[in-house]
Amino acid sequence: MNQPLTPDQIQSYRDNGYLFPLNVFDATEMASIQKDLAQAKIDAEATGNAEQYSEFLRSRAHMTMPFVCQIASHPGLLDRVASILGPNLLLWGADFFIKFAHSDKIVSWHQDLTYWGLGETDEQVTAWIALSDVTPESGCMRFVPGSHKQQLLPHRDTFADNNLLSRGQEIAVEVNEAEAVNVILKPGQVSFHHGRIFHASGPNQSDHDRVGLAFRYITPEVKQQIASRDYGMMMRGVDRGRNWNHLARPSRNFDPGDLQLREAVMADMSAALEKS
Ligand SMILES: O=C(O)CCC(=O)C(=O)O
Repeated sequence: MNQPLTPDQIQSYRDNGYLFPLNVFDATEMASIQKDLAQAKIDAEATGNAEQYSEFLRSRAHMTMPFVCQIASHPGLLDRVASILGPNLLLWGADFFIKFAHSDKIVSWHQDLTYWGLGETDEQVTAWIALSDVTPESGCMRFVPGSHKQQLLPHRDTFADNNLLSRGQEIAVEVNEAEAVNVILKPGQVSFHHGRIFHASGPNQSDHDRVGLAFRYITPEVKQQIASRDYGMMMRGVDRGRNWNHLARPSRNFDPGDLQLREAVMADMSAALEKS
């Protein structure tokens, strides 16, 4: 490990349930990511997938676009994730959260692990990569410090049109918003958050798009408890258990075989989502 977190950073993550800002991607790497993202849009159009493109970005993006796996396996990122989860790392999900300039899209207060079927585990970390400036004006995330020490609480579905979450789910208890911290990030910076932290984000009132990419890392010890099977992409180390179907990395954007596999995985996962 060349770029681990310091003991103070690890302690801060454990105490607060989040850690930011982490300087991970430099300007050259960010330029290359922006180029790859623009190319993905061109490829989606060229392969007849223009309509589904935003959905391919929004969930399981690692299954259909090689550049997303490249970002997820950046050594500086994995070193820091490994400081919290240990040497064996699987990528469970990759989700772009895009709020266009002057968009009313929000994310309601929620705990991530509520609908994933992975239980109350501490062995899951989200690394959220800022691909644009992320400020209160552009709709940054907000975290309630220490809220990850609570269990998973009941959530209700709102299915609100302007909510970026699949069911518009929101936590069914009063959240003390005055305690929340703004997760302000510059392009290339990263925040980490725990799967039980209370978090939300507001609309984008700025003149630029707010773009984030959330990677859901787990250890191989995590078990899917609701769906009949689950899938992970090995990022580092080994998986000695038998809990996970291992996904291969895609070799090109929107390969029909990868799109079909993504559909199958999404169907399995919707079982966990519905029964949660
Ligand atoms: O990007 C956002 O505003 C919310 C992201 C989020 O809820 C998450 O990554 O868990």
